[in-house]
Amino acid sequence: TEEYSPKKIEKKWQDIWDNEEAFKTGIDKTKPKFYALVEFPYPSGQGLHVGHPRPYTALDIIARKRRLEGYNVLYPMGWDAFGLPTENYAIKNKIHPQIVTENNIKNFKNQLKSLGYSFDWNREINTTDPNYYKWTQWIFLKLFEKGLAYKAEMPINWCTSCQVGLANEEVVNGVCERCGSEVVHRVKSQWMLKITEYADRLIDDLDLVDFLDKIKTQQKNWIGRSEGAEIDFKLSGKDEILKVFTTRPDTLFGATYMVISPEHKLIDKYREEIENWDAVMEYREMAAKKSDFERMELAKDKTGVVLKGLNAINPATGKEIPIWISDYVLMSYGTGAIMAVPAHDTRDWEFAKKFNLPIIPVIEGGNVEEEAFTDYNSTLINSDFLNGLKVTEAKAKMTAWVEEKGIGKKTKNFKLRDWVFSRQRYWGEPIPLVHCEECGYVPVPENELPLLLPETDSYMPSDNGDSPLAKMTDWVETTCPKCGGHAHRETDTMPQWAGSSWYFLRYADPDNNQEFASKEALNYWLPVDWYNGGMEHTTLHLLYSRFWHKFLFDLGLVNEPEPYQKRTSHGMILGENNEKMSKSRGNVVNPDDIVREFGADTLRTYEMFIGAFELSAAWSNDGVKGCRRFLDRVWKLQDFLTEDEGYSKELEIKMHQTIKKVTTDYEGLKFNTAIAAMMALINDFYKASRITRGEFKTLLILLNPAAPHMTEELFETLKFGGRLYQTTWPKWEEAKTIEAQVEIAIQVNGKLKATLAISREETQEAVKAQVMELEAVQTVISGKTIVKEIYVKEKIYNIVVK
Ligand code: ANZ
Ligand code: ZN
Repeated sequence: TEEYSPKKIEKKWQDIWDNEEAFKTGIDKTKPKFYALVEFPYPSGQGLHVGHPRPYTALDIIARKRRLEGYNVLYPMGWDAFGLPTENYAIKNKIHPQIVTENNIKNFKNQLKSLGYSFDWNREINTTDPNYYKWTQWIFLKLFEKGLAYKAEMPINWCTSCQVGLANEEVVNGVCERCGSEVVHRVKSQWMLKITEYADRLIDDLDLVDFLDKIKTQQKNWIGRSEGAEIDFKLSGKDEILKVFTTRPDTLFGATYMVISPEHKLIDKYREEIENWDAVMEYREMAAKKSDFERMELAKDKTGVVLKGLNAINPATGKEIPIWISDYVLMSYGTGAIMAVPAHDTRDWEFAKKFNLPIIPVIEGGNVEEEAFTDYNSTLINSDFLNGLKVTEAKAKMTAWVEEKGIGKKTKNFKLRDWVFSRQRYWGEPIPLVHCEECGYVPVPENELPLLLPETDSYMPSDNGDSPLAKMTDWVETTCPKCGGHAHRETDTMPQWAGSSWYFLRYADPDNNQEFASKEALNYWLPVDWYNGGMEHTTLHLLYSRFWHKFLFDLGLVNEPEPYQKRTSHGMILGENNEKMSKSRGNVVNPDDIVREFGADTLRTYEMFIGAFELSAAWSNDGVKGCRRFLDRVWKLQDFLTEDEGYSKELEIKMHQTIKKVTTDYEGLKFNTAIAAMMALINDFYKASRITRGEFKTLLILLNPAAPHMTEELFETLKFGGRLYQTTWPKWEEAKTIEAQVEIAIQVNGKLKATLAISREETQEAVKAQVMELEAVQTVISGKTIVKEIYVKEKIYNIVVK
């Protein structure tokens, strides 16, 4: 036979699949459906990297397998193409972002095609296509209509380099997620989406879905629901109340001072009373320069200034306590004020130590002179009517007490903030609103959607922070759809997250221009059965898209409260030396090179074999070669083919075992062990120097989802009948997966002496008889007495001799 040559066969099969529309989504709605989704890529100028094929191959395996199992499969692909990298590239190279996007998409698509994915390209979508973003704008207008989009003067995160407002999620460790530059605060009027209104449901409905635990945990932590109480502290000698939020109302007796955020409005109100006003102002200025992230850092040295002349009363003890300002209390969380309990809160403890403030323990245990005691599993002390109660009981009792006295109430707080939905950049969806002096913000009428992004060559951000669209007077000047008067268009555009917040719905019905997708298509296809994506999208995209979906659910436009039934995640592929691949390290592997040298099937198989799917894995060229060798060996099995259409007696069990293993491992995302099982199987064929047609056919189908081209080719050459992609997935018989014989270990005095093949279900007597026949056993026990024998069924025969 000819040698295995991926070059000769891969392109051939890609064309055949295209021509035959092999992976076109079926229309037979009586079949069970399976919607597999991977995160659509951002078509960057760098092209595909070896990280992309890992998740795409994984779900391609599942999609291909499910088709052979008789499912109607939707496995779509598209482009998340608005956003900064393209715009920055366009500015730098003076090529319009539209052109850059088109080129990048072309390149990405060729690369994906060269890997033989079974995407249904008839359903390709592109977030920058007006036929697509028409509906992104439409959904935004629905949010606006329902009061969930609002404009607010917000201190926003401002990237000094990108010249753009960033969502909190885009600020990582105090710097811009994209460019690594410093992020400062700047006040700007921004469009906001009220995701906080959905905070409870975004947590509670996680119970309805099958997401990896770590994904659920990250979502919960990001939303950050804290349950506690608001408690009013009276200002000493004034008719003024200072409200705090605490998760530990039980510790009220231990609150020995208060801390308010330097921005708290109480400060300006009592300007006259505050004796050290200059020091307070100085501190305030210093704090304003820091990001929230810096301010929250646990390890950082505590700073602060006391408000001289102003005191509060602890409502439990009735004692007067001082009020401090410190930057570790944020204005944007809770009420911007806290009751400090230094004995049981670490930050308060450090602050009290530094400024010599009293530390009174109210929870039993620990040594609060040494460190804060933060144990929950203890009882209250020094707390009057709470003494002796457990923390949880005391919380409830104290909450009831403040409610009864009318000085507080049970409440909860979220870390989640509303979503800053404005960008002052060109390459995004225009926000379809006009501003009229008479009518305020008015939606662009639905029949005028899409509101096209206007053509311009000057898409540079302006240094005053306005969107480049603001300069396009002809476009900006318009008439009010409501009163016909003079009006201005909104010039902010949407953030990159907009298009990906609903794309999974569009795939159900991508060409519809009456609705974002028909109810019928949505009812059939949604929810997504299996969505795989990166852990880095767990807090942003996953949350945003769940929010939009829930909103559409509330409007009755989709049938299910959750968009994704199952969410899994893959690990990163690192460089050979276990470091992240990056241009600067020079360790980037280009998938095109691997395809050229070894073939797409090798790349696919290798990326599945590289290690446990959920963990990161280091690239290894030897590993790639090993996978190519495996495929070569599969190819050469042709030479050992017998006429037999069934399984041979010797390998029948092994065949059933392998079908079972591969089938269940694929579904369990254990691709590496599935491939290892097939490697073991072909070793057996080589050992036997023959393989039946029946065995080869099964092997080809099992391997097909990972290495679709070569298996399809062999299926054709060997005339197994029709196309592999149209055949059915092999089944195993449970009874035939069990070996008639098992191997047991024989130990004498704890040492392994021999192994023995026995029939299953043999009695201990029968096993013993065979054990005693063994020479290795006889030599060690001769002349000694057997004092004990233990038989662990079908595993070990233990003998103890003296
Ligand atoms: C008294 C207390 C005693 C607290 C104790 C904790 C432990 P999470 O769980 O993150 O919601 N806090 C409240 N508002 C704050 C703000 N704006 N800036 C900084 N800290 C703030 O944390 C809630 C706790 O963080 C609250 O409960 C409050 O301190 C503090 F043994 O009140 B606690
Ligand atoms: Zn008007």
